[in-house]
Amino acid sequence: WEWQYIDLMRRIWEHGDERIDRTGVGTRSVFGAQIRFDLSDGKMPLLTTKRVYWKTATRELLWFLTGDTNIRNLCAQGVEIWTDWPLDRFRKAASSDISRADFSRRIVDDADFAAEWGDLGPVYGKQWVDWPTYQPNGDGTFSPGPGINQVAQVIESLKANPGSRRHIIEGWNVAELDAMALPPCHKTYQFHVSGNRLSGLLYQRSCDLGLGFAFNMWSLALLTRMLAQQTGMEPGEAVWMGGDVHLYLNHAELVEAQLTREPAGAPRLEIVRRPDSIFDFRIEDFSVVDYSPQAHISAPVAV
Ligand code: THF
Repeated sequence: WEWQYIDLMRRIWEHGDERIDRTGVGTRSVFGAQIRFDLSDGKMPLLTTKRVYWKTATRELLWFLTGDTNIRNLCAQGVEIWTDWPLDRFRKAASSDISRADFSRRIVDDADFAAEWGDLGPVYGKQWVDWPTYQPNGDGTFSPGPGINQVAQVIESLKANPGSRRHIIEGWNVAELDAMALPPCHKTYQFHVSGNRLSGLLYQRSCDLGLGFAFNMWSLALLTRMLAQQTGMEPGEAVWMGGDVHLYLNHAELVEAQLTREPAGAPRLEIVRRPDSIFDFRIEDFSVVDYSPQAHISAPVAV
């Protein structure tokens, strides 16, 4: 499967449309791409042409499932993949040149500071498990209603009506986009049952192929595995679909190194415990075997 990734990377690097993007860094991009992966026998779409920190990606997914949108719990676990956005906001507001490490430490040590500066707004976690609703008061005004837990609802619909074409988790809450630090990139997940096999599909409107993709593909597969376990099904396929799929121009070193490498091996994921609910997984429940990737390649994230 990984050749699909390498080929897409090569195609974008050689023939992508070059433009200045929102971040000002510049990208080469194509519009519309698909990558498929067979999840049978525990196999997982973990890149082998560079080391991917799958535990970091797993901690992020578990954080989404708690409904949390503040980076504090990530920082406390040493996960800094969301720190740059609050950091950027704080630096501008306070005309500060605080380092990322100092900012992250303060977020962890100071709850009030975290409440003020660590929140990303109503991003993935909020929309996934607590999508806001509104109830009419009868006088033309509205009050907040109970939030909708889309993940719990998908589990119920997978059990009650597996053949449904509506097993969807949606992040794109149009009314709340302005309040988010970043509108969702991996915005729509759909699940599908065929026989006893559960497949997951992700539609991602915008994909940083050099950095984010490895995380996004892993999380799609992991979420599908967790749902399959919780509903007593076997994992089917993970299907990834990208809208604007791009390579940042400052990822040249990563791209050129990775394009010379060849995929090798078939890493697998063992889920060692079956918690009572999908919301009760812990990082210790996951173990990756047969993973011997080539060296990690670091690259800057565009904010
Ligand atoms: N913005 C951009 N420009 N790229 C993205 O991939 C991205 N995301 C999320 C939101 N906005 C984005 C943030 N997710 C890394 C990984 C995922 C991220 C952001 C950054 C990253 O730096 N990964 C490093 C390792 C970092 C570490 O483990 O500490 C890597 O080499 O993989 C995509 O959802």
